[in-house]
Amino acid sequence: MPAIAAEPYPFAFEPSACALIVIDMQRDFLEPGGFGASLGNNISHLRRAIEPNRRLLAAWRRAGLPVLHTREGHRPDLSDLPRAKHARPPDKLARIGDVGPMGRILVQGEPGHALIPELAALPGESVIDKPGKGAFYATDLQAQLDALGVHQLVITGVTTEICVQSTVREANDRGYDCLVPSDCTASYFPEFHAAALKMISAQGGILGWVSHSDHLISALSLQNE
Ligand code: TIU
Repeated sequence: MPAIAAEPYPFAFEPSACALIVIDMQRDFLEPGGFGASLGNNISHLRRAIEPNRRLLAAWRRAGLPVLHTREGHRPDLSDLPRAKHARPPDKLARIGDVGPMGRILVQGEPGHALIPELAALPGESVIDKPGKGAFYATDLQAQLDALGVHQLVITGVTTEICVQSTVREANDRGYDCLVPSDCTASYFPEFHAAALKMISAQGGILGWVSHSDHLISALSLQNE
């Protein structure tokens, strides 16, 4: 398997030891009337990541490699919603658990909590519900990855500087080599997207590698030949 062109240096891709984790591509973040929009954000910045994720997922599935999806959200009784998370944002803006156009915001089972239809999970793919920003906190993600025997992660989804970067940091501390394809992640703030990607690959890859989905898809198609 050729190394994947990446910053700060090529990534030694081992498909048999690598899982794809798609972070929080939920209606609440990417569609009008969801949590993201209710915070005053422009969702069009996030929607740019849909098509690259769709193409990468298709190539990943064709190669038969493991895919895991995450969803940020809380139990209907909000018992897993920390007081500090519930308290923000203060007044006026909608809060987690409030009723919006897609049901109760970031609550499991509500329409807004679902993955967007373009990137729905296929039967057999893991969907991990997480109450925090990082995907390891209060989930069995580590156990699932252990069972798969992987030590490399390709991490995509939204938003770059919040749930994607939190997950990269958690994974890096747990010993995973993490690669983030820049076109498969997005932020409501383009400047935060750019800065978060730089933070990952700076200092000799202090948190991981940054690449582009085209490089991964080419490597996967070589593998299929
Ligand atoms: N998934 C995720 O990033 N959750 C957030 O709340 N992100 C924001 O940028 N608000």
